[in-house]
Amino acid sequence: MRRVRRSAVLVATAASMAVVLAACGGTSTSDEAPAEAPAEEAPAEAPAAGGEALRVTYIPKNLGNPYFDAIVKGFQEAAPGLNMTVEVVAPAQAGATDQIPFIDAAIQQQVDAIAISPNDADALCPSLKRAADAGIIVITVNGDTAADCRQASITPVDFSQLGKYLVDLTAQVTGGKGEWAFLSATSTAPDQNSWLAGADEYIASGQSPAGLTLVDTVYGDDAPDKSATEAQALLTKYPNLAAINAPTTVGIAAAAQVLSQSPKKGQVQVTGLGTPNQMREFIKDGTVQKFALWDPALQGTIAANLIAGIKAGTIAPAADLEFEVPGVGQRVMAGADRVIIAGPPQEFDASNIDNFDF
Ligand code: RAM
Repeated sequence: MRRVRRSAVLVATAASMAVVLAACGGTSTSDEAPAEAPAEEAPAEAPAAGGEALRVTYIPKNLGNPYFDAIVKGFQEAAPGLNMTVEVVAPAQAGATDQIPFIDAAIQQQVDAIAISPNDADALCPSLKRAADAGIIVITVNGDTAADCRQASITPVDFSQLGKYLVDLTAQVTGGKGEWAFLSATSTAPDQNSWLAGADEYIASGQSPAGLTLVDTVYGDDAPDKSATEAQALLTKYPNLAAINAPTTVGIAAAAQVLSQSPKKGQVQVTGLGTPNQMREFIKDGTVQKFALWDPALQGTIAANLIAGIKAGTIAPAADLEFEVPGVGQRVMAGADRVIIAGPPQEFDASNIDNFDF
């Protein structure tokens, strides 16, 4: 294993956008096959497999969101080569404490590892610490808890830059002028909340586009119906609204659906983070100009390899540890908080939407 200095972070700007092609779908997996042992001088690698399969429980924020199916797909693809089974369980809704029974059940089952996309940064910590005390590897995926509640965290992009990026994206689709609002997920979502905080900081710094005014932040709870209701309410409440920015794949699809049926289509812009498959029709019918995301599957692939490496002792989570993910490349557990950026970010518009399938 080697340590490296904190690497350059991925910044979600158009300049850094690279083409990501991904397929997705699926729910859970269970397979076995061998993988190779780590090399002495090379960065840490996934472990040799063999013997009893590693049992991993992955807990997405909630059921019924294709975004998390894509993360599961990444787990599924990696699991056979790591002698790993992955069970996927999640609550129906993304409430702050709704994942606790699933963590407790995984502790009861004495699984080898829990990977979780948390619905709250703190509420899950007592349960996750109980899991760690029971010898279970705990990692967060696509959103984080306090750093002492897990061994490492996998994040799609540099969260400290994403809030600023979302404001700039709003400026791009509005010409930098007008009132706009965030339509977020749940009010406790660690991922969305870190982006909203970043946006607030950017606006407060006076560096953000001067013609834009953030007038509201509402929460659709990553539920399609509530998200649609909130989007409609924004259109009614703010007659001069120029844009809704939904940094959630559920929220942006719901807002686009509402706008596509509204007389305000063309006057109001919808942007944010969405999956190409859910947003294609709204790009094609002109409701949406541009939105962004990343390949969610990559986080599942990295998570599976990280868990296998930790279990085998070839990866010992530590600040700035560099490790190899077979088929993906090197990643760094950046800083004392041990956050691994999966990357890369990607923007979608009419010119490239048909190149993507997830
Ligand atoms: C939704 C979820 C997820 C978030 C994406 C962008 O699917 O809220 O946590 O990362 O949107």
